[in-house]
Amino acid sequence: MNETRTTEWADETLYPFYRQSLSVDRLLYDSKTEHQRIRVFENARFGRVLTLDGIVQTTEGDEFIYHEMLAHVPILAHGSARRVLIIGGGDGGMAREVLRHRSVERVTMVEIDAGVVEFAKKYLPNLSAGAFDDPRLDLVIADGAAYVAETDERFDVIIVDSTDPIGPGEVLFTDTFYGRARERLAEGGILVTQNGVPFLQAEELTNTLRALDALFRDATCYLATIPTYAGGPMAFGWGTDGSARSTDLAELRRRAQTSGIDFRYYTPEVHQAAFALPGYIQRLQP
Ligand code: AG3
Repeated sequence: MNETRTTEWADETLYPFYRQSLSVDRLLYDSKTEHQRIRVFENARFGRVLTLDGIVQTTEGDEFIYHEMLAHVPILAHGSARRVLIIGGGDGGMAREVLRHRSVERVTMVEIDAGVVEFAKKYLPNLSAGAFDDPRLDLVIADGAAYVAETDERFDVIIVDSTDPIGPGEVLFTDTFYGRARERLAEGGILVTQNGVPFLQAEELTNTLRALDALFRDATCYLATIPTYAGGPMAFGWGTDGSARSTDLAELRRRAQTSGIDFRYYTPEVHQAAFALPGYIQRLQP
């Protein structure tokens, strides 16, 4: 007789016309905070998977692509980033990548949901990999939009490590938020944002690019393909009044080398190439 095994699948229905499914090989955590429903399960290929309200936020298997590209591209393009602000990023993966730069003196991470941080330490320890214990990290539990409106600190790099623009993350996609974030940048500072998968979320990127274009001398997006953000490459918004985008390859190589970081995804070549946009994405720019 054949052994019958029923696989449970986690459906991500972010779009009405397209969905992905990951097998839930072992459910580790499932609970609701006042902000959202948090689940962590184990998948044979992706390792531990974190979903918020059913949307895949990160997986142990492919998180390095996302976190490295949102952290190292602006930091190495900047060249002397000492103060970094992370908005969101409760799982600690972004803080981990940023803190790998010895030149970074202080990281302020503003996460709205204390529940995410607590459970991530417990259920996804490989994500933060000790980042929450680093004395250079200042963890603030607050609404990121309110934080940028109130603080008068300035940062060399601001990374918006958000969810999609649904629920608590929605305010992080507004013109008001981008404008306030810009005011918090030191001279030559760079703002980068999570902007979804343009093939499926074109409007989200169009709106951000329009806002960034109105605010910054240099506004664009760059790309990386992350398997569980399905549907094509993901876009990251980029805004700065400085000239960091034109840092040449030799200089990026020198900086990457000097950092001493052993990257898994990032290379100076990928960094430069990430800004090459296919026509359908170029046309979303104002
Ligand atoms: N937040 C990324 C949200 C991904 C949205 N998914 C999508 N558009 N398919 C990542 C948090 C990791 N620190």
